[in-house]
Amino acid sequence: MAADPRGGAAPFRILEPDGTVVGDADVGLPPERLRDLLRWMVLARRLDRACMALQRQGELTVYPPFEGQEAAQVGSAVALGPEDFVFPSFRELAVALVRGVDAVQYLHYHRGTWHGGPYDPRATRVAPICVPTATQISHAAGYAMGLRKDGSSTCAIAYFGDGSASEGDFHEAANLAAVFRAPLVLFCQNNGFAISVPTSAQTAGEIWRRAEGYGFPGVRVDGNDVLAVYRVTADAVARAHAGDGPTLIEALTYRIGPHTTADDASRYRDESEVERWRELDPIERYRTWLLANDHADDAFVEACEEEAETEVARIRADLVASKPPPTSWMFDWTYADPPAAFARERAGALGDA
Ligand SMILES: Cc1ncc(C[n+]2csc(CCOP(=O)(O)OP(=O)(O)O)c2C)c(N)n1
Ligand SMILES: [Mg+2]
Repeated sequence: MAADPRGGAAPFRILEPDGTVVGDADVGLPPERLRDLLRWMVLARRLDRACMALQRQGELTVYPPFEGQEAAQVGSAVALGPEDFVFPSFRELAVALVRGVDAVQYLHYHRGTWHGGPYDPRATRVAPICVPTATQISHAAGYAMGLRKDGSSTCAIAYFGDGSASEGDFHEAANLAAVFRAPLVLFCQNNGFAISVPTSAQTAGEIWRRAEGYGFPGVRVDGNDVLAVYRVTADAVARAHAGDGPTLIEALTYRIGPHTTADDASRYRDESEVERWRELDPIERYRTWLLANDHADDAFVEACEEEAETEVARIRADLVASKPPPTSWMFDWTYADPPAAFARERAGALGDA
């Protein structure tokens, strides 16, 4: 098995980049759910590219693309139970889609028309988008500790990046969750960069190995292998549901695009590196395997693309036509008894001062 192109331990892998099988490809999913993995990844990529274009057209203010990370996001999200709670960072649109979050509502955040996207976190089991790096890991640990106290058999999953794994919040959350045996999955998408800082410049060790020091299992997985990601996340979720505590997953992947639409990645990395990772494309790898093993045929692949195109066109049209939520909401949901200064501010903002 090939080592991580960035060095270190070889990740757990089921499919090689060319789609050949090197692990047990029976991950326990029936054929229609295997096909769903491709359907989600194709939709996610189309939507991600459309969002980049929407930002360039002035319809979104800023957008953090996730191209290249579709398998890490879809494979892990599909492994969750319906009641499990997701604590995302700001790059998990594909996870949100799989969880049934309305994309137009989600994108209100990037449109600058609302704080966290006005989707309902309780109904969707997806917490609001979280920009302060790694704070969502603490939220997830606290929530998971609460689940344990409630005797719940569900779990929480925190999504974060390689850079966020260097924040104190990661370490505090990992330690607390371990001591309290909280049902938590720590899902690190190591996409090679924290903005312009390569992983090698912000951590001297391997992220997955840190779990041992906290007293729970850590696993490194090929984040561009959707079957492998599904397998390790399903195992981690099963451990959490069974009361066996946290698991740390480091999914090795790569951010093909810029950090956000406000970033020029050519200033800190070579196009040849990006090209090398394009060769490891998660969607192509999985499609090749699905077709070669008769889990899908060309007609299905074509239908996937057509469905995605239609759905993305709908999302784009609905987003562009959508109105921002009323400004009064910002004030209406802040205080039960608004102080006088706040009431003045409200009146000023609403133009009836
Ligand atoms: C507390 C805090 N410090 C700094 C930033 C600025 N910032 C935004 S994203 C980012 C890097 C995050 O890198 P990583 O965790 O690897 O996630 P990725 O962006 O690669 O998905 C930084 C430093 C921030 N949002 N919050
Ligand atoms: Mg990163």
